[in-house]
Amino acid sequence: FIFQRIGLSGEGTDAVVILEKTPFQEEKIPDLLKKPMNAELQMHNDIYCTFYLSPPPELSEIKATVVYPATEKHIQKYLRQEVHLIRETWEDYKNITLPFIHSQSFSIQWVYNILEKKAETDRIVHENPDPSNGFVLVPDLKWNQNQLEDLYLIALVHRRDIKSLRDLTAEHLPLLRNVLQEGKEAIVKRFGVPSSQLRIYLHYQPSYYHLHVHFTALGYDAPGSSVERAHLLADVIDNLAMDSMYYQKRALTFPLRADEPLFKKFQEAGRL
Ligand code: G7M
Repeated sequence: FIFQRIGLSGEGTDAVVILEKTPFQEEKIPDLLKKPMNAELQMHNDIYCTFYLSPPPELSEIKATVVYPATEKHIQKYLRQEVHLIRETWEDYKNITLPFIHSQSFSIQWVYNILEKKAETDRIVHENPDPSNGFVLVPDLKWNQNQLEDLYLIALVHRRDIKSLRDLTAEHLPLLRNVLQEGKEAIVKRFGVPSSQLRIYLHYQPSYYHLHVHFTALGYDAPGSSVERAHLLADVIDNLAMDSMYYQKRALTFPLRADEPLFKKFQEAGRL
């Protein structure tokens, strides 16, 4: 993807614009090869050739995501930076991470807008309205819904008192089981993708401290689906069923970029 820091309307206000080439849609491939277009031969060696094609505009879509006005935190999030792994004990969480989360004012208004039906209402794929064990399932911002290869949905829980994986105990098992079971059922019903081809997981650390669960196509290497950030929901459920305090006991590993304020807090505490 491409990130560009730009000022709109000369007011010195920053916007984040993310440009992404969308995945190919299989049924459009014949068109892509049939329609007249420039094909520039770059290399030819024996049976191997590489070309650069310039397809017509309707076959060369680019998805643009805009955050405007963008806060400094949004901008930092997308700038490329050195990344380090942190191993956070429960003590570290209480002494470093939790005070940091409380000191932050990163808005989760977009989550409340979805839960209160003020935004994305027509995009809701499934809802369980129960205030303590219910959730809303919507397509993630990153998915344009044109193809199933990069299927990406997100389940936002109705409860507002669970910040992340660290807060989960056995008390939350009914909620988590609902998300897992009903999420799978809703996705097979609406999109025809069976649960055996879904990766269902939580991020630690998340970007937004309101509990949510990611549903992505198994064949898609979604950003943040790697071992240092993703925790499979089925495993989380098993861990909590074995030990209610599992996530208040164990150390958790996660990546942080060198420019992130939380990284600096770990550095100051001599934990790196
Ligand atoms: O676990 P983490 O906090 O990193 O993930 C948050 C997820 O929420 C990401 O996958 C984002 O793409 C997604 N997301 C962020 N925003 C601001 C929105 C939004 O406004 N609508 C939807 N549907 N998803 C969002």
